[in-house]
Amino acid sequence: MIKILNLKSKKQAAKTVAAVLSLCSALALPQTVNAAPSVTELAAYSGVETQTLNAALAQAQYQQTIIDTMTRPYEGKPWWQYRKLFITTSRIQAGLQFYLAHEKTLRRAEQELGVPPEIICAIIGVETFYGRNMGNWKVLDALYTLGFHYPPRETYFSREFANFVKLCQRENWDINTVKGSYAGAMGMGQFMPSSYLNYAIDFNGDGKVNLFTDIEDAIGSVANYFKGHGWLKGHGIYYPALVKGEATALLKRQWELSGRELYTAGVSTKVNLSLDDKMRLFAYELEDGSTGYGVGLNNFHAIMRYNKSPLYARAVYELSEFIRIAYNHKLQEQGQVVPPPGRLP
Ligand SMILES: [Ca+2]
Repeated sequence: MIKILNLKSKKQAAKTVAAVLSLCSALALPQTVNAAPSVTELAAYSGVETQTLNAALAQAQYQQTIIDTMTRPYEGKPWWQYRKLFITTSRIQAGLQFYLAHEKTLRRAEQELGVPPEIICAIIGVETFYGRNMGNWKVLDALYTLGFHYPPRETYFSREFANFVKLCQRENWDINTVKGSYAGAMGMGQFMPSSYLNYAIDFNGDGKVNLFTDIEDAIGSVANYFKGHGWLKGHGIYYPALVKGEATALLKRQWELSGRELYTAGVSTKVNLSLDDKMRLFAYELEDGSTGYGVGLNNFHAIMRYNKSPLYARAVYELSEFIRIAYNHKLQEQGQVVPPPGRLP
């Protein structure tokens, strides 16, 4: 879920680490500054006993590669390069196959939770290539390393460490065998432990919540995450836009803009914008050096709750569109009726 980190904050994080490390060596201090909450604080936060947390800490191992991955200087890719990573023929085709194979569950998720099938497919497609790459790091090690040896985000990751221990208790998992991304995200939709605790659901009613091998649970849980983060059933997501004149001031306004203000400022879209709803203008770098614009609506904001990068949200949206078109095409080939889209165009 946070696999593709916000590029700016990642860069800032790397800078912070470099600054902290150089300060440490200047003062001849050990090179690990531990800003994590204490075990007592983590116990109070999570409700897990200190004894249990300490036992988990004793089993965890520091992994330098994870720190290297988090702190590697990384220049943000422009949209047109980022897009090529995710909008590929193989990912669209595999998305169509995933859709067809799990159509019934996807339709049930749409009916019960309001999120269209192609969005659920696209999230699982971008996160793990439909469950093929769920990560090979021990989640215990990943969250320990980042929670206790990565100053910029120790509070967040040490809490996720405690959440992970809590989750293992709840699900009766062996803490040493759970695998995930280098940031500790798990399963087909790459849920962090807090999201697993709060939004993962048992969608096939077998009494377990298994996002690793139970595709129905993974589908229901992604939809439930969106429902819990403000997805509006039947609403639009993202519209390409034209901007007459200067966009800088509009781009700074983030989610404060209304359709009325965008129209007044010379922004136009093919689909009519709601005049009063809050929305945001985005700029994307194109291959020819020009800038493309688009308006993200409430549901685009919901995708950014999954991962705060606007690049990520647009990749998910575009992949979902390709999957939806491929699916409709398949139905037409078979002479079946194409269902109306679960949202505005
Ligand atoms: Ca289940």
